Amino acid sequence: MLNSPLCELLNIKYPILQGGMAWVATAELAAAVSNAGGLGLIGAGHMPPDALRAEIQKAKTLTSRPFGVNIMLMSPFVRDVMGVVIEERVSVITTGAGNPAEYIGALKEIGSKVIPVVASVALARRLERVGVDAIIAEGMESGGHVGEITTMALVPQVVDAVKIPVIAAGGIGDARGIIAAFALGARGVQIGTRFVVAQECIAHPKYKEVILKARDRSTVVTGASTGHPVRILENKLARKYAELEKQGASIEELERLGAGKLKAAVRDGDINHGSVMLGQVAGMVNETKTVAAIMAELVDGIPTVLAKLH
Ligand code: TUI
Repeated sequence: MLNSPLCELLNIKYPILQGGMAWVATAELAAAVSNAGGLGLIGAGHMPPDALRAEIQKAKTLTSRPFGVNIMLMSPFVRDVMGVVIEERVSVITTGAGNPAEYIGALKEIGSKVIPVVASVALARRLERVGVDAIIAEGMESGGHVGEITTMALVPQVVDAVKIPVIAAGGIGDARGIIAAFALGARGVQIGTRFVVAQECIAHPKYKEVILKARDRSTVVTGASTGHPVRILENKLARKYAELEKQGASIEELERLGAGKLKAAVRDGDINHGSVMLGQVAGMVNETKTVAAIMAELVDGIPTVLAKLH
């Protein structure tokens, strides 16, 4: 079941990628996921280039397996950060929150595998034409910056539109989700929220507690009026944001309210006024474990789920 062209392409044991979550996905988490047979990723988020370089070098000391870096294309440092991953010869680059077309040539030249996250068929098609290695089709069940289509609807449409392998993301938190994604034609999955509560993850205990206590309807999407919708915990910040949006606040005003709030939530544990990004699967993430135990649960759960399908 877990046989996938992605395993050879990325030199990994299981076609399970960890989401490249800003402030959350550090070298420790990425290395733990890679050591457990998946593909760990460092989330570059808004990291300055030197901080990213240090994180990459740390990951190299923690694992001898391949790992990747997720580059958030709205970062003000995007150009310099691309330079760093090229100099450090990072083997896999995923991108988010934009169109990475202009960077693909330089990344391919040093042999990096490039796997953009898309939220639409149109961008998947365009990026296949410019030579990306695989596509992550991310549904709006995800935490953080999201598109408008669900994983269930998006994945099969992207699968039909491209020949390269498709990785499903958004709404996947256990073996059932993995099998569902493969049934839709995906050849791999990307999982974020489930790994946030891992013991190796440096997210603040209060942030982890939010995920462990969350229910199905604990998240909301804010920021649609700015063109950058973001799924977060329905907390004081989310309510304030919604109120401002209703009053017709400017994009600048809304951006000011959001600035620095992800770090406040993840690192300082400000779960009321911080931006607590989490996916809709948080409602079924109820246990903190090591990354190895989470991977074992995901992989070992597959035969049981498959047996129920006949
Ligand atoms: O990138 C993500 N999720 C993220 S990035 C992030 S960092 C952040 N911090 C504060 C405020 C806002 C963001 C938090 N979560 N996921 C990948 C993703 N990419 N989801 C959707 C997209 C996407 C959307 C539109 C990719 C491309 C796109 O189209 C751009 C175009 O030019 O066509």
